[in-house]
Amino acid sequence: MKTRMWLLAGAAIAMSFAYGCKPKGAQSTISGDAASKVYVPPGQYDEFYNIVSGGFNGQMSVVGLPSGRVFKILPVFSVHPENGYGFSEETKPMLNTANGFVPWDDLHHIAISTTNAEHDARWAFGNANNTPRIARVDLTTFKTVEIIEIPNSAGNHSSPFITENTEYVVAGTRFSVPTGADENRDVPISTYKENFKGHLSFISVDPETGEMDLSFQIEAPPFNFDLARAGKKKSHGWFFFSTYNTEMAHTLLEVNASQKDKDYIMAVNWKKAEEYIKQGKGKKQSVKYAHNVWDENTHTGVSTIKNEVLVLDPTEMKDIVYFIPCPKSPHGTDTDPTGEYIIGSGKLAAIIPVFSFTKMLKAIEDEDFEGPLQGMPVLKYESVLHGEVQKPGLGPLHTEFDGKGFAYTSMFVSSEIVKWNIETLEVVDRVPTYYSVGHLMIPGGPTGKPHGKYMVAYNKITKDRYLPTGPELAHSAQLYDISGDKMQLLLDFPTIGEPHYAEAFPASLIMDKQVKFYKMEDNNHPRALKGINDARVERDGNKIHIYLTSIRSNFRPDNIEGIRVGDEVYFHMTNLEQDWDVPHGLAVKGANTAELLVMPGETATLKWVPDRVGIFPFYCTDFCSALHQEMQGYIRVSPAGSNTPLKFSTGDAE
Ligand code: RUQ
Ligand code: CUA
Repeated sequence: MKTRMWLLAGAAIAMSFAYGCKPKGAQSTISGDAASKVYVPPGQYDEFYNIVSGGFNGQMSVVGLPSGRVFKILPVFSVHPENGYGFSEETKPMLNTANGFVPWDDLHHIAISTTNAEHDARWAFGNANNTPRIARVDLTTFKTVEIIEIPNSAGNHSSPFITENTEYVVAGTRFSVPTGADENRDVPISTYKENFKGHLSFISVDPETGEMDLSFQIEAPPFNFDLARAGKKKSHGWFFFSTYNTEMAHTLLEVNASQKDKDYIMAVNWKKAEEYIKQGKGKKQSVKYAHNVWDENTHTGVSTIKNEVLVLDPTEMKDIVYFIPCPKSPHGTDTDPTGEYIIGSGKLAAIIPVFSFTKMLKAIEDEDFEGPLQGMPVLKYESVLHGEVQKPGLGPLHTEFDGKGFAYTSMFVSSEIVKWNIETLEVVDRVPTYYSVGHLMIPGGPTGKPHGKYMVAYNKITKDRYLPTGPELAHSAQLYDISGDKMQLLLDFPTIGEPHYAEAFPASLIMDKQVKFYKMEDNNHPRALKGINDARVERDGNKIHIYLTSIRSNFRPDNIEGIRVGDEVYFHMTNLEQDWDVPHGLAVKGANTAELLVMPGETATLKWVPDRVGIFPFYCTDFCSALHQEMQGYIRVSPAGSNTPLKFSTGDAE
C-alpha cells in the first residue's frame, strides 16, 4: 500500500495542484484541553472498543478510545507463539487452506456485525488479502472462531464488508485471475482480457451462530476490485464495489491503469440475485476451498475442504449489475447513514463525486444508459450524480460519517481530513494529519447510526512523530474530537502492525458479555481431564500422550520418565481453574514450536519430538500465584530403543 501510494503522490504532484503535501508541526493545532479529553483516570474504563486491523501482521488489535491504550493483540491469520495459536494441535486447522497450512496473511479491513444497520458487536470480521479468506472473531471471547477461504479470488482486498443485518459479508477480488479447470488457468498473461475474470463473493452469515457459508459469486469483468460498502436503509438490498484498472491492463498498472478518466462503481442488486438463485439460476462450478470452524466445546478447530460454488453470470441475469462511472481509480466507496448517498473516492480525481441512490433507481427504471459494458448496463454519470465536492484536497481515499449530516474524507496526498456537508457538498473544515492518512474511522461511522464524538486517522507515514526505532518507525494513529464544528486533534498513538481499516463501538455493548472462563462440565475435548486424579501418561507405539492438569500451582504429572528420542510427545493440558483471568502456560525446554496458554476450563495440546537425551524441564509461563515459580516439572528422555520404564508421578510428598 505504501509503495502504491507513494507513486500516487508522485502522480498527483505532477498534476501540480496548489496544495502543500507536508503539513506544518502539530503544536499550533493542539489546544489546552486536549489532554483532559483523552485522559482515562486509573480505575476507569475507556468509552469505546476500537478493533484495529494489523495489516501485514495478520492480527487485530483491541484498543481503547479515547486513551489509545492497547488491550490485546488477537491472532487471526498469523500464528502467535505467545498463546500457541497456529502451533497447538487444536488451532492448526484454523489456518488450513486449499494450499495447506498458511501461517500468515495481510489483514486490511474490519467489519463489526450490525442489526438494522446498527452495531450489535457480536462479531468482528477481517479479510486476508493474500490467500483470500474471511475470519470471524467472537467478541465475547476475542477469539478467531471461523475462517472461510474464497475460491476464484486473489488479493481479497474488497472485503469484508457487511449488509445491514449481517446477512452477507462480501469479498471482491483485487486481482482478476483465470478460473476453472487446469487448462483454463494455464494461459498466457497477455490473454488477460479474454481469459481473466473478477469474482465477487457473497458469504452468508447465520443470524444465530454467525457461521459463514459461501452462498454465491458474481462473475465480473477482469477489473481490480478495491473496496465496497453495502447499501443500508433505503438502499438495503444493494452493494457497491469500487473498481480500478477498468483499462484491463496486466503490466505496469501505475501507468496503464490510470488512462481512463473514469472507472466504475459496480452496483449489485443482491436481493435480485437471491431471487434468481431461488429460481434455480446460476452454475455450479467446481473449486476447492477450506472452511475452518472453532468448536467451543471441544476447544478444537475443524477444517473441511469444500468443492463447489454457485456462480451467477450478470450478462444473463440482466438486472443484478449496473456500472456507475466514477472518476478516477476510486479507492473507497462509502454509503452515508441514510443509505441515499454513495461516495466514490477517486485517488486521482480532483473532486469527490456523490451519487444519489434515488437517482440511480430512476435511471435504471428509465434505462438511461450510456451503453453496455461487456453485456452489462452502464449508467450515465450525470443521471446518477447528486453533486461533486469541489477542491476537496489531493488523493481522496476513504469517507466516514458522523450521523449529523457531515462526511469526512481522508486525503492521502495532501495529508489532511476534509469535512463536508453531504447535502450541500460544501467543505466546512479541514485539518492536517501527520502524515498521509489512509483510513479514517468514526465509531459507528459505516452504520446507519454513527456514535460520533471521535475520529481516528490511520496514517501511512510516521516520519518524525515518535522516538525513532531503527529503519522501521512506529505506525501511527491520530485521534480527533469531532463533537464541535471544528475537528480538533487530541492524541497521537502508535499502532500494532500497519493499520488499515478499524471500527469502534461503545464498550457498553459487550463489556458485560465477556466469557470469564470455560465451564469444565462443558469441556468435551476428547483428551480433557476432569480432575487431578485422571492425570497420567500413556504410550501408544511411538506416541506418548501426557494428560496434564494445571491448577495453582502445580502440574500433574510433574516427573515423567520413559520417553525416548524420536517419540512424538503430546502434552494435553487441561486448565482446571474455574475463575476469571487464571490462564496457565506451558513451556518445554527445547520445544521448537511455541508455548501453550490455556484458559480456565480449556484443554490444548502441544506436540514435541525430543531429538536428544536428557532431562527437560517444563514450567508455567503465566504468573498465576505466589507459587507460580514453583509450577514446574521434569521429563527424562532416554535413547531411542532404551527400555527405561514409562513412569510418572502426580506429586506424592517426598
Ligand atoms: S486500504 S488506505 Cu483499506 Cu487496503 Cu485504503
Ligand atoms: Cu500457572 Cu504460573
